[in-house]
Amino acid sequence: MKLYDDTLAPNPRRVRIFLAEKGISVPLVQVEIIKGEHKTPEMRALNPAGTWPLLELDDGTRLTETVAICRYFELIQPDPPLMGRTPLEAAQVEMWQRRMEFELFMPIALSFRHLAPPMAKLETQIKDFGLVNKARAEKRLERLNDELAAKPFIAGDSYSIADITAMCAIDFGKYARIPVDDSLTHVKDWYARVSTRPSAKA
Ligand SMILES: N[C@@H](CCC(=O)N[C@@H](CS)C(=O)NCC(=O)O)C(=O)O
Repeated sequence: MKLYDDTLAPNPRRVRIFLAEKGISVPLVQVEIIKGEHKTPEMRALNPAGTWPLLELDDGTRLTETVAICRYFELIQPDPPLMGRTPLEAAQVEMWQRRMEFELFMPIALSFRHLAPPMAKLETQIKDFGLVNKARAEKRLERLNDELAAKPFIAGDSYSIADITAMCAIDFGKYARIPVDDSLTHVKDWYARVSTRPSAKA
């Protein structure tokens, strides 16, 4: 088994953190997206979409999509649970994971892609679209602050994949110039809790 990875990219990082929480070690193959290494014919043959992470199993089966890869590991090694244990917990984690992915991670990623000069080689940049997404991410962080007032983790009482997605989004926000404002104290407290877990270094 091997995981095609890029240490600078936030989606592969989500998988690395998930694996670290589970205590699973998978050999990594580094592909530098910023250098265009993911678009070579050899890499396109592995993943025509040209996006990472990609997990290749020993029988040659390939999985892309961060959450699909995480789900695979959750099912083969349920402990510690990161996607909910009961049907209700699983639905709640999924709900929050999707919210964090679509409402926070994506706007931050789109803002970076459309505003950061080095990304011009990967994206037809539209500045206004970048700015709209920046504003969307900033608003969502404000709402997240209210949501975190009454619970320790994004999906409730337990750390989950929703926290991994949100933390990777916020860390990527540093490159996208979308910092967490000091007034968002609940987000700051939560961030201190999740970012000091050993897995955050993965
Ligand atoms: N929906 C995919 C998105 C993967 C993705 O966009 N990965 C980025 C790195 S964080 C990538 O490979 N970008 C390369 C490109 O867009 O050319 C997932 O969740 O895995």
